[in-house]
Amino acid sequence: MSIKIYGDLGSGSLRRALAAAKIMGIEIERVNVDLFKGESHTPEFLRLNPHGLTPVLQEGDTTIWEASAINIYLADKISSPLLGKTSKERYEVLQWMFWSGEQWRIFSTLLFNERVAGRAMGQSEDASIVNLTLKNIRSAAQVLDAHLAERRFIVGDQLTLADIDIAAPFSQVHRTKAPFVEFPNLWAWQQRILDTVPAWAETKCDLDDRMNAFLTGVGITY
Ligand SMILES: N[C@@H](CCC(=O)N[C@@H](CS)C(=O)NCC(=O)O)C(=O)O
Repeated sequence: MSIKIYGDLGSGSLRRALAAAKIMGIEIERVNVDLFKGESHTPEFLRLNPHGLTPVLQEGDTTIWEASAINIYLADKISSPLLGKTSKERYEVLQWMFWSGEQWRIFSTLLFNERVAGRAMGQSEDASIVNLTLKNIRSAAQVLDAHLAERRFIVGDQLTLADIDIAAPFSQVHRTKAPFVEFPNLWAWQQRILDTVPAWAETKCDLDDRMNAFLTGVGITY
């Protein structure tokens, strides 16, 4: 039975799912949803995810939205070490994934909305939102930086879904200008993943190509 994942290559959330599937060697069929044309809000798509958000996975009568849930579903299928090699690691991976969704990526998403999506729609940045995001990004990044001082990965001694979730905001960093570079261990960790995980590098190229083509089309270059 084929596994479909719906999404737009410009999406950092889709990138998490595509990269994880590639790392695990799980074949998927990507169904394009053009987010720049609002295709995640059609009645047909809203039947898949009433929130109008991508990615969405579909396999038979199973439909899952939220990239982290999709990745756990895929990893469970093949008992992948991406979910940790022991039960203890698995809970640590989940801990960091939940933290990433609630306390980490959210601020980069808001920054993206202000500095990239809003700009593409001709709106100017809201300084109070930008300041709120920068304050929260810096305080979380400081903790990550300390965590990564003597570790190569977020959990254990190899890549897990926690690395993928936490590295996701780096997908748009050249556009959001999130201040990650101020945190040397954090910056070195994401560069190491980019340099050593081909699926992470390939999906970055696809994402940058898609974003740059769209933004150039609306007269924005970075
Ligand atoms: N927490 C969700 C975030 C999903 C999300 O924000 N997706 C964006 C693309 S990165 C989207 O589909 N946006 C469409 C829209 O807002 O219209 C996940 O991790 O999957």
